Amino acid sequence: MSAVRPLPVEAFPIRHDWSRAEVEALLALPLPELLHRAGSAHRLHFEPGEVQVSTLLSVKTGGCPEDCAYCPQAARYHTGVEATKLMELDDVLAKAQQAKAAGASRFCMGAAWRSPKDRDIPKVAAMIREVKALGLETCATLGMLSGAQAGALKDAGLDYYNHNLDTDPELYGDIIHTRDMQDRLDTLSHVRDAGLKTCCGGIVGMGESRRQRAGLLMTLANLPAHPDSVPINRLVQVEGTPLAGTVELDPFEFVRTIAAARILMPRSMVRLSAGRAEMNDELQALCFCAGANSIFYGEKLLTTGNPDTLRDNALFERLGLRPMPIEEVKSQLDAIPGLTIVGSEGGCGGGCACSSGVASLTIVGAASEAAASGCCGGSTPRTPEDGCGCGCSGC
Ligand code: SAM
Ligand code: DTB
Ligand code: SF4
Repeated sequence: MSAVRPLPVEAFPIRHDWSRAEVEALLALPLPELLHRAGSAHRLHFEPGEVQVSTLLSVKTGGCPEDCAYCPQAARYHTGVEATKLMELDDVLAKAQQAKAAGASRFCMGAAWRSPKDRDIPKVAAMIREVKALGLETCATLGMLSGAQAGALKDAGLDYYNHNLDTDPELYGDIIHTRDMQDRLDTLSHVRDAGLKTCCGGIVGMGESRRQRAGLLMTLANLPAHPDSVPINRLVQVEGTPLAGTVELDPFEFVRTIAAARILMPRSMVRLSAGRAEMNDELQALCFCAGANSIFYGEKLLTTGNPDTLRDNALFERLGLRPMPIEEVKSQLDAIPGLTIVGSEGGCGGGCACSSGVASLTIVGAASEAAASGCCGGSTPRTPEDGCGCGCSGC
């Protein structure tokens, strides 16, 4: 009998040549073994107690000309979602401020477009600039982008672009008819070429087989670069969409999908994404044990429900999890010679009066006194590039 030890880094090479059979074999492992491997991969690159927290806002809802069979925002399905115009900048900023005060580190703006019109780009760019100036990471999901559009969003300060593959290339034609997989791959390559970080994942629970879930994961892992964030959505079934009434996916199959994503893309944030409102705490806990380290936070996704922040805060408390500090803060500290981040704690903890729950960092090395707390204690003016990101009024 072998001793149970974390697996070494050599066990999780960064590969882009996975076969479907290899991924299927991973998905078929005994669950404890799969979780052990995923847990080892998780610990190589991340603090297992930290979860990155993003908040979503639908800045342009409904009326979409596409026919994605899962989506409540497609104009052709009768789902009760009302089409709206693009939101005003001030309204978006008010929502971003609320998200920041609640503890989010990333703000993702979604639009129900096939692709943005060139005339929409300056308006979205203004949203990105102003949200970024609040000290939040920015993400947008606006449909297909040209190279020039991706460049303009990057210039406005966009950090991430979300564009999902959604499903196995083999199943794709059954789910979406108004654009093909190559269109998605082209947008992702424009996004990468513009120097944006990619957020790319898919949906499970759409009636696919395990082999097809393996196909989705294989295609994600074999992209030219692993996506920086990988949202794994469980289908939110909405009355009026063609996929309403689909037989529900076995929750353990969902956990297996998360674990395989963690093993295949060990350095990516794996997001336990849509569908959490329908999951109990135990299932979510298993997903975190399987290597999920990111969530959408806030009571709404785009048009459907998400657990409210009270429930999520209680879940974090029960599981001993804490929000991941804004990556930029971490990487800036990482860049200071002689400093090492050895741990972080929930709660700001630096002496200010915030209650945002943004983690503080424990740092050792030269100059550590100045940087030993993630909070500036309200003593220095806050700019997007410095300060603790805790959201308190003093910092
Ligand atoms: N219109 C843009 C597009 O399709 O790229 C951006 C918004 S779209 C709603 C973003 C993603 O949300 C989709 O690619 C899909 O993965 C996810 N999504 C949409 N409806 C969903 C549902 N009912 N359940 C789970 N995920 C869903
Ligand atoms: C992603 O992968 N999931 C999010 C985000 N990217 C944009 C969207 C989920 C949408 C769920 C259905 C809705 O709320 O309309
Ligand atoms: Fe439109 Fe995006 Fe929904 Fe597809 S997923 S119908 S493109 S909003």
